[in-house]
Amino acid sequence: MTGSQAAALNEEPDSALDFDAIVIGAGVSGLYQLYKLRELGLRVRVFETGTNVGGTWYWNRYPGARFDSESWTYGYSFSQELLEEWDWEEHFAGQPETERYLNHVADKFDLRRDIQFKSRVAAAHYREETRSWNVALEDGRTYNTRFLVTAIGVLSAATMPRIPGIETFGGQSCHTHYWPKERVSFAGKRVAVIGTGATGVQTITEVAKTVGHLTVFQRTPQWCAPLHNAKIGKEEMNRIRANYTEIFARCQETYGCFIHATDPRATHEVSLEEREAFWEKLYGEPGFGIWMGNFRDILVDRKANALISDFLARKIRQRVRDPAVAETLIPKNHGFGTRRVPLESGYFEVYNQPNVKLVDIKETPIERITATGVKTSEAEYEFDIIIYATGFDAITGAFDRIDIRGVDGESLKEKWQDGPQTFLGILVDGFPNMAMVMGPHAGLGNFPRAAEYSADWVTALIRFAHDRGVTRIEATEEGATAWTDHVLATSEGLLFTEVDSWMTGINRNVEGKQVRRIMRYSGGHPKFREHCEAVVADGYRALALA
Ligand code: NA7
Repeated sequence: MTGSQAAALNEEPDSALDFDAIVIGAGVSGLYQLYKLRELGLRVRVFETGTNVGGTWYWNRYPGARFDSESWTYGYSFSQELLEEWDWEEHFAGQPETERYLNHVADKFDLRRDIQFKSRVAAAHYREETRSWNVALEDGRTYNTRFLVTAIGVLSAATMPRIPGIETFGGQSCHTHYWPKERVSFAGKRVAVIGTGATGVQTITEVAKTVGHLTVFQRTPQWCAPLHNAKIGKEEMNRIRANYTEIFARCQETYGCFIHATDPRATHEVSLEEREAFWEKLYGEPGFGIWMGNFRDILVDRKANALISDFLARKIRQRVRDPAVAETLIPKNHGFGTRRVPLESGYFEVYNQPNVKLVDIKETPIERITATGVKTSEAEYEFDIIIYATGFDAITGAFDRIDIRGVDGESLKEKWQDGPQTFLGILVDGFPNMAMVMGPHAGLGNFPRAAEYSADWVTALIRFAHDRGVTRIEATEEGATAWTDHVLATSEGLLFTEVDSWMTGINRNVEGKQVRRIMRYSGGHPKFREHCEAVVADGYRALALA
């Protein structure tokens, strides 16, 4: 292509394209991104695999699925009218309520007219000649667009365990992420749950309420803490509503955009009595306070971490009657808070029920799934239902499932095989005109708070480009290297980096995900915003714009 041909293309490029922007995903971030891009007057299309909006809250309808974020910190903050009219029913809403909320948002802002459901994106290839992306759906339909925005979530690529014989099971079985819309009855049934992460803990607690007999297959126990959920009455909701400005302002100030802020004291600075009283208080309070509002050193100092872990271990021993079962439920290979802390509502007491059995599969590994149940090295169990609460190929998994190719056909999956490389977790060098809302190495945390910020940043960038006739936006290699180095540096000394979990990119069910990597930015959201805002203040000079 000659220079003048390129110039001609750049002068009148948009009309030849199907869309100005394609957004992948109609979850919390995709819905908001659509709303914002439409405000710019752009032609936007959202592609969504599901049959309705909601993302995480559309898919994860397993028994007990619920927020661990306070509901009133989780809703969108962008519309005063929405804040005025929506009443949260519970401090930590269950999946049905959240799904209703996101449907309400979609209806209120008439978002569905730009969302194409049952449309899984299989591939997205950048074309330099037209500075556009060709997006192909699984069913073969293709579209082109100037900008591609991924809003595909952090935990959306569910993974089944690699256990032989899964397909031979004759009863009902399901991964929690793909739970059916129809009600499943557990009454009188023999049920197995494999997996004890945040999802497994919620599922087990709910299933145990009605099950005939429940067997839990646990590979790694978790440091769970009480959720302390409660209903919200009308008056309390009005008080919350009157405080929204302060609530959102506080979320802006904290490390993870939650209302819980780290206590400035170090563990050894207080007396034993004071420490115990503080931890009792946190254990008795709702939400993530015990994880995010704890002493400042518990996630970096081994001694401090051992003390809080010991406090939690004592709680488990108090709550579980059989001492041997209690010991099996106490994590031994990682300290409190170094993996995502599941919040629970009576989880440990489940193991006091006579119809619940805990199987430690580190001791007696699962050998195979059979036609009638599960065979471990020690015994054969028969089940009517097997529930796989086995988690996700987290953070980069949803990207890996799409064949994303940038300049000269470079594959994103291959570029990231040794870990993500991004600029602010939003842009990738070599992948012009692609932006990620809540991509790897972006500021994470209380999801909508962080997602709103990222989508706003992306919107401002696209507006900037649009206003100036810029048709090509790319992170520079130096910028991406500097950000990646910064992300790695901020995680140094944090105890979680020494532990296998989805937060360190480990998924033993996925090829190539056996080595720990830095997948998240650990500098905290306020710092993340400082970095993002510096780029804007500098007129986006950190980017290559053309
Ligand atoms: P997690 O936290 O990744 O938990 C998955 C669980 O499944 C965990 O206990 C795993 O054990 C277990 N697992 C995975 N594969 C197997 C096999 N093959 N055999 C036995 N057990 C297995 O996912 P969740 O869905 O619970 O939570 C993900 C996030 O979603 C959560 O943190 C919230 O932020 C929302 P392991 O620990 O690997 O030994």
